[in-house]
Amino acid sequence: NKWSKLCLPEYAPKIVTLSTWLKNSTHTTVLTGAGMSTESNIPDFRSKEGWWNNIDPRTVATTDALRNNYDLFHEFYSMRINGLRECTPHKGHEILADWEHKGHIQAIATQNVDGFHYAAGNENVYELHGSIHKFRCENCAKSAEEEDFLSKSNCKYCGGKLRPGVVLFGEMLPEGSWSESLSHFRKSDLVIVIGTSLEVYPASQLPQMTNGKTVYINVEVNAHNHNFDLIIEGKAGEVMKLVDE
Ligand code: BV8
Repeated sequence: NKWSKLCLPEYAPKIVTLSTWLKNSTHTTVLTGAGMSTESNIPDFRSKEGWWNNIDPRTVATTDALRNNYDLFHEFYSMRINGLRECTPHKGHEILADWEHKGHIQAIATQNVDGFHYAAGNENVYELHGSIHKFRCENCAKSAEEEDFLSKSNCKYCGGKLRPGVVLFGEMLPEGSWSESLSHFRKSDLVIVIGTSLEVYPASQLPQMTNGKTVYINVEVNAHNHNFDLIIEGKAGEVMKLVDE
């Protein structure tokens, strides 16, 4: 409504603090989770409307599911891939890209597989849980096309099953993304954590790997988060728009 601009959110004073820290920092690293993309209409995992509220992750997002329950595995990831077609990065993603270009932030470590940080124009992105836009054979590891996966074809080299390039539960994170992220966190004087429940190891450990200031932006705050220097309880995109003003 026409008055909404006049109503500043409760966290408004904290925006000033974050803006000041951002301006004065020399190395800022951002960690994002699924909450970064819900304003693009992509469901997260552990909220009320999240994937894991309706589906047990062990039945779809594990190597066991890939090997022993391929039909369900395939159905789940096809649904995710098709759903993504309708979605695009939002203003918050664009602001992060702008901040990288202006030198305000140095890197983004993301648990998201949607590729939206790249799509918005960030370059220094570490995809800790891989990408849902890349495909390979689970047997011979040769790469494949999205259409091959969606049509449930087998690998054209060895006949193996195809899979998206995401990190399933029980799998190691991509070595390079992990070690580079770690080194960014270690040298940061500011870390901004956006839209993640911090329930998934080892990404959950990254915010503790810095001696710098730490900020947590999330619509809900729980026991995992009390160690942060600044906690802003709000929507990622809305908070970032205010910081950017
Ligand atoms: C590993 C990718 C070594 C695919 C995902 C017991 C048995 C087996 C394993 C384990 C175990 N205990 C611990 C483990 C290790 C396990 C783990 O941590 N499990 C937890 C859950 C207990 N981790 C692993 O297996 C990792 N690998 O450890 O390797 C190893 C090797 C062999 C054996 C053992 C260990 C690999 C983890 C990768 C898992 N892959 N997905 C896919 O996308 O399908 S996990 C899944 O969670 C998501 O993909 C996502 O990437 C990840 C993190 O979730 P979040 O991003 O934080 O999302 P979530 O919904 O939780 O939170 C969103 C938040 O945002 C909420 O708080 C919400 O309120 C908020 N929000 C919403 N909207 C907004 C918002 N905030 C702000 N603004 C908004 N608009």
